Amino acid sequence: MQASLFGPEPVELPDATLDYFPEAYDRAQADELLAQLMTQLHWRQDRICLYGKKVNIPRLQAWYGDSSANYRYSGLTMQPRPWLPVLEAIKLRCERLADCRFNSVLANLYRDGNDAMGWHSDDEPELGSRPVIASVSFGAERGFDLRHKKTGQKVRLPLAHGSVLIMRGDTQKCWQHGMARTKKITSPRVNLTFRWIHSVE
Ligand SMILES: O=C(O)CCC(=O)C(=O)O
Ligand SMILES: [Mn+2]
Repeated sequence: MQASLFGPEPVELPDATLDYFPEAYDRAQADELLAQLMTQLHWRQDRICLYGKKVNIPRLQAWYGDSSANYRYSGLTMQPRPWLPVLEAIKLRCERLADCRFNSVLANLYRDGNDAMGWHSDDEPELGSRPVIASVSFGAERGFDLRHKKTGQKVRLPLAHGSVLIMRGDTQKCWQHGMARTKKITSPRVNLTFRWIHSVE
């Protein structure tokens, strides 16, 4: 699939390196990819332990990658599913935009505005100290919130249908990110975060 390319638009924030491609995919391509990802990915409801109780996380997730790209998450080792052609095509596009390789992707499905993601950094040891992460968005435009760990500075980036946001450098070390609930959104959003997982003993 040919993707049109405008950008990147650098997002100027202290202690962060962010490149935003608002139209990495045009409208028709993004519509088609959203439909394929919603139907083809093996979406699962993961649960976490909160105050001793098992609760559903507020979104569906799926994990794909090279067989070597094991990921430890809340004490569980997640074995990735093998790549699907639709994911490999998007991975290639992100590798060109970011000028680096990825060996795995975490997919998130926010069914509507009730689904969300809490504040966190992508700073697991498997990702290394200054990870490059390519975050692709399809579907409903949602606000991607960033909060500086020391100064508390907050920024909201609306992530458009068909956009790619590349985070690198000290972004994970110095900032947290998350996605708040909103009553305004009633349609789904799919987000793919491509990463390079190092093996950690
Ligand atoms: O949905 C998003 O834009 C963010 C996803 C995210 O932060 C993650 O998967 O680690
Ligand atoms: Mn994240």
